[in-house]
Amino acid sequence: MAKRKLSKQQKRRIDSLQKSRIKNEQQDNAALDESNTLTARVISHHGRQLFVETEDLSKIKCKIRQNLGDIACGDYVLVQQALDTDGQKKSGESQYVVVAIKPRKNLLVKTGFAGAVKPVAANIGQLVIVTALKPKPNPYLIDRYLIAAENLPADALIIINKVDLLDDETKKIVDDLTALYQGIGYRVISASIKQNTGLDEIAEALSNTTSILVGLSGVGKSSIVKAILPKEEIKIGETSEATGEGKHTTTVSALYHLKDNGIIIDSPGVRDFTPINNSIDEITYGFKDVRQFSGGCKFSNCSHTNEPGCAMKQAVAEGKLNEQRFNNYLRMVQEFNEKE
Ligand SMILES: Nc1nc2c(ncn2[C@@H]2O[C@H](COP(=O)(O)OP(=O)(O)O)[C@@H](O)[C@H]2O)c(=O)[nH]1
Ligand SMILES: [Mg+2]
Ligand SMILES: [Zn+2]
Repeated sequence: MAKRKLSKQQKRRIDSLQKSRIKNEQQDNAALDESNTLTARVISHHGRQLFVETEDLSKIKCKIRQNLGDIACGDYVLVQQALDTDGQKKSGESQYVVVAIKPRKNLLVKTGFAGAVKPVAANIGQLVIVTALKPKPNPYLIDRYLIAAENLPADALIIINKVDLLDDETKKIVDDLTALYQGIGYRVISASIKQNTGLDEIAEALSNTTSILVGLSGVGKSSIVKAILPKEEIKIGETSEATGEGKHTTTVSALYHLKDNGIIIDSPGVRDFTPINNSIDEITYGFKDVRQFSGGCKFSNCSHTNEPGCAMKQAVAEGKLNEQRFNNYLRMVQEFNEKE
């Protein structure tokens, strides 16, 4: 772009804009009581509306200092009490301000409208991949979620729900899925929320960590959350809004406490999260059984399809690598390349 000379008037305007911005920032800083900082965790975030929870579990409504960047549910933040310019603590609503986001362990993002990246949840310990007999389990989708978990990084847990619907055909599906993913080193839990089975095991697997539940609509995520939440948390969870279709949806991100220090982050954004692959490396890393064989091929640019000396194909032939997982890996890479 050609450089354009600014008119005197334009210069003056920019100067005065900059000065007023600096003045605003100084006022912002002066209005914060440095002695009154506390660490808290974001439990809900909707637009400029933010709630945090302190260590003693009291909930505080906060404003967000400008230019902090995106804040996500699950973030640990520094909160300060805002003061009036004359030094008096502000009374009434929103007297607290989030002034900093602490370094994150990880951040789950999704692509929104026009490819914009939106934060979904921060500091996640575990991705809980929920499948069911109805709708039928989709191993390719499970693998997609596993890639996301491996790359975050976070632990992964697979729940197969609705085992009350088991018949001879679906029993084989459940047995095969369980053997496959347990064989790779993931924990798999069969459950029926309808018949109250598997709930203790799920509650135990969700203790002492922050989990998010992902999976297709209808597999039973909400039912699971409801079944394991203590009563008082369910009440909070009922802060919902009726949509046009007569369904109730929670409109704000939310963080819930389970027994034994378990935490679930559950929000519409989390629920409809579908993983995105950013690179071939990320895909390879995301298949933890496949990745052990990467680098072992004769050709460094091996596509693992026709080349001689392919370590992955050899591993499949020797039964060291599951063929279905390997095929899903190749399909994922191919789909990524086609999109590029
Ligand atoms: N048969 C059966 N149905 C279930 C079970 N768990 C949930 N459901 C039903 O599956 C449907 C979808 O459940 P929901 O929790 O809303 O799924 P979500 O979309 O993943 O949150 C509801 O009609 C539930 O009653 C189960 O263990 N067995
Ligand atoms: Mg639901
Ligand atoms: Zn190869």
